[in-house]
Amino acid sequence: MATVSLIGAPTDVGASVRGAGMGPDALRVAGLAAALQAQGFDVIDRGNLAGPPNPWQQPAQGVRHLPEVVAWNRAVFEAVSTALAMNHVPLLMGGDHCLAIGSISAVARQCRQERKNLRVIWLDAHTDVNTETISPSGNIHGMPVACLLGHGPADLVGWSGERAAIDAGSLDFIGIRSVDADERQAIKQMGLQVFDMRHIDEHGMRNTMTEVLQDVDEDTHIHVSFDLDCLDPMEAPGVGTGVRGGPTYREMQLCMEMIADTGRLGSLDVVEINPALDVRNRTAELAVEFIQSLFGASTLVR
Ligand code: 6HN
Ligand code: MN
Ligand code: MN
Ligand code: MN
Repeated sequence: MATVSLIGAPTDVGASVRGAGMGPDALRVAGLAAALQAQGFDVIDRGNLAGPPNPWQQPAQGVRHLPEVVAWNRAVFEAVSTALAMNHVPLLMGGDHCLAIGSISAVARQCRQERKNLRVIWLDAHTDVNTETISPSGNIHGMPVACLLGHGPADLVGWSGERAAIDAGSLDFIGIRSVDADERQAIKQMGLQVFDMRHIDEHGMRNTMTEVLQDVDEDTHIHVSFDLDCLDPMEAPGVGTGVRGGPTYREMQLCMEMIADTGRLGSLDVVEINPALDVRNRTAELAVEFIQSLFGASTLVR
């Protein structure tokens, strides 16, 4: 059985709603380590990374808190690289979604070294493909996909060793229902594959995931970037940028189980849990259930 490295990154520097910095402890309190241990995994909790406090400033040149976002992502990049070098499965406990820049850059670099095909599955209400020139908020948690594709603030681009850590064809979005006007243009220009809620409504989660996973083979490394606002806020109220109309509990379970069935999950981000907005840690507890499914705990009875 694999070893899972839990890496806490307690920060909300990429957001404008405070509170996601408490996410790692919410996941610990919800029993994440014990849940994975019960499934037979070795789990090492690396504790929390250190980084600068949130200076709580207005955006400058289109971005908020750029130096702080760089510092936190540096720490994440190093920690994820270390875990991968030990053949562990890194599980990044965010923190806001800006941290996916460091996490996925580290994964992309490792995959290139090992000649593996990286596939990124982005579970989110948002596409996070804004840049400093088009973002309506300046919040970097709305920009990680752009940075990973080689666009966005120069300080956040190129960390994997290539300008683009991932190419558009190896990235699939699931659950999307909130895209900013200019972001829509960027999605078209970059040729991104978006399985939005309309697609899931019309085709169902099963067909959607069959399509997403069709070209996964034994040389594929799947990275899941799980933003808890992908879920409907009725299920997961503890998020800063919730949008109604997300996948149901069962749809999300099926999504996780179908990814687990491939046996190719190699790394994971769990981000945007905001305990300050949650109800009795429900969102973190829900996250733990979904993580269990992603790691192969099936609810199947047959
Ligand atoms: N997230 N599109 C909005 C923005 O400010 O760029 C929302 C981004 C939310 C980001 O939830 O990870
Ligand atoms: Mn989101
Ligand atoms: Mn695709
Ligand atoms: Mn996101």
